[in-house]
Amino acid sequence: MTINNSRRKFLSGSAKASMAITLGSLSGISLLESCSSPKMIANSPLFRTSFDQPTLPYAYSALEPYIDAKTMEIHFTKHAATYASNLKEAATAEGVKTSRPLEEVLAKISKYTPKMRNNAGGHYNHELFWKSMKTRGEGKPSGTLLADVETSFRSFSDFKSQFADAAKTRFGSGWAWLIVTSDKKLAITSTANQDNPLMDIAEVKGIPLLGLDVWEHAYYLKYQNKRADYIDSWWNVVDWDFVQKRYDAAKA
Ligand code: MN3
Repeated sequence: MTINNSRRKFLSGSAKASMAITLGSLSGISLLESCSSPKMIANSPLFRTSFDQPTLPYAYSALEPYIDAKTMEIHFTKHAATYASNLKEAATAEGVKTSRPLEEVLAKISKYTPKMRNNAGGHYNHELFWKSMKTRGEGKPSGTLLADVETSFRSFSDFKSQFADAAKTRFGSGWAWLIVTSDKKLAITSTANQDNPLMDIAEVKGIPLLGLDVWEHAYYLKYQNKRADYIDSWWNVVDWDFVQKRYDAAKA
């Protein structure tokens, strides 16, 4: 009896597992694969990150008073610039073509060295971070993104508190993310160090729509140890138009 029950449970479990694999190959995995495929990347500049560090799209003071100019300057010219330059060194050493989108490297980051992982992630994460902020954020999304955030997280306010929890509880250094998962659902996740959800080694994979840097270098000058206050302020500078564009492209 016990054996039969165990066997039944096992069979039922494996049936579910094979169904999950089937669904994954039909919907989820194909989305991620298409995102990191050259065709999809070529079709959307939103998923085509260069190995270079372009000029910051606004002044260091543009996000005041929420993010101070000194923090922005050091963050961009020291921290982020170092990731970009170390990434180029790693690319040369490991034979990666820097004319290709960085997303292609992230999708198979397990094949490269820790130097590549840290700096490819570091460069990508900061490029997304700069682009996802602006002087006067809308405060909240609108349109389909707002509707789907409300469906997925009950309300925009619940979404904000769940995202903030992910950011606050990330021990040490890392990032909090809003992503589109393989089954095209919105989800909140966080990663350690400079990892991100595009990496094949990520616990929760997906296409990042929005990422928040919770390394101390991102907030310590103004907020010291008060990470929660930094997170609260940051919502004021989120560029929800940009996030909506990424969402549309990720769901397409
Ligand atoms: Mn940073």
